[in-house]
Amino acid sequence: MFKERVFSGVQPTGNLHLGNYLGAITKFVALQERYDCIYCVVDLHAITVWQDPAELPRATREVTAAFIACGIDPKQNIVFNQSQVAEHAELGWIFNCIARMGWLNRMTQFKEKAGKDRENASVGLYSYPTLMAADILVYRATHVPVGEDQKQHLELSRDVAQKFNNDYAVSIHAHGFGDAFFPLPEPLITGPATRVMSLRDGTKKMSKSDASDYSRINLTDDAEAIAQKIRKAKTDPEPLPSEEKGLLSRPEADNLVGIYAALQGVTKSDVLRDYGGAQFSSFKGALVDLAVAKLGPIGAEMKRLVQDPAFIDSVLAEGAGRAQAIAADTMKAVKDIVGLVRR
Ligand code: AQP
Repeated sequence: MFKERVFSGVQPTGNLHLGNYLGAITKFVALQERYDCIYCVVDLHAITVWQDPAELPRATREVTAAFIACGIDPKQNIVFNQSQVAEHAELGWIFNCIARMGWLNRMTQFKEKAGKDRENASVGLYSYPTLMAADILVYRATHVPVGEDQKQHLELSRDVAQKFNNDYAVSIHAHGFGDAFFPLPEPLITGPATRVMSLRDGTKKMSKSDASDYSRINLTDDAEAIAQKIRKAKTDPEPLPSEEKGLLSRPEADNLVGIYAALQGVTKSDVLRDYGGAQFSSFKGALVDLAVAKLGPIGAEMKRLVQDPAFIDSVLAEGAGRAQAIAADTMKAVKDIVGLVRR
């Protein structure tokens, strides 16, 4: 009933890392063959925590460069930054009126990011998931590739879509949209690296905001930095197991095997078939070679692309124009359904 469409976003908050790459961006690239895809640099999400205005445009262009360097074709897909399409914020407000306080109170990412000083967190950080719902649903997207950490937000997007469809069922029908105006977007969380962990602590997510640069591999790291970080990555003293169940309660081993598998495009079992019984010293050597071979050209291409901000800005402007054409149609319909008088 709904046209199949993919939407996803990445925040321009600095230090794009291997987790963003394996958990999200590689999936974006693969999906462009099958779907109509919209990929967004979500700068309005970024400012839910303080961003230096002198730095934010550079970070926005760097994420765009990463998309292109990883293989996303901005002609075949729509690539743009969120703040250029005002309909995201407009629909976000309407969704603030649909979502319930109780739903948002359960969001673990807000609790983690706000920390102990919740009173001092921005209202934007609290309502982040309703804006995310708007990002997806303003395009009536049906599929959303994300890392495991975004699963709860995706479920909230589905709840928002469902409640909108229920609350306005009569009006949706009266305006000729049938039984449901919004699709219930499906998360696409697949493969061996849906949650890449810190290289310093296998129980913590690899993250842009981790104080230790040794916790993550940045997409712009050179071969030497990648090698150093992998060699210093925390491990345990045992050799690698031969079967996947041997990775249980060995978070660091599990993480490195998962990274290898995802970079190579195979399963963890495949990796253990080749490296079961190996010491970490030799496995890490193979992982360094693989990571440098895969990430080196991406980092180099990103660095080349960011030298040309005018080109990046033209990609974003062109993408924003195409995105807005879709978003504006949705907003017209939403206003009619909700009963807001429009021009
Ligand atoms: N460690 C990860 N493993 C797998 N996927 C990950 N993603 C993020 N970290 C991992 C996925 O990358 C996409 C873009 O993420 P984001 O930019 O929206 O921000 P985030 O999830 O908040 O990422 P960070 O690195 O943890 O940023 P900070 O430190 O600023 O909070 C999403 O699909 C996400 O799932």
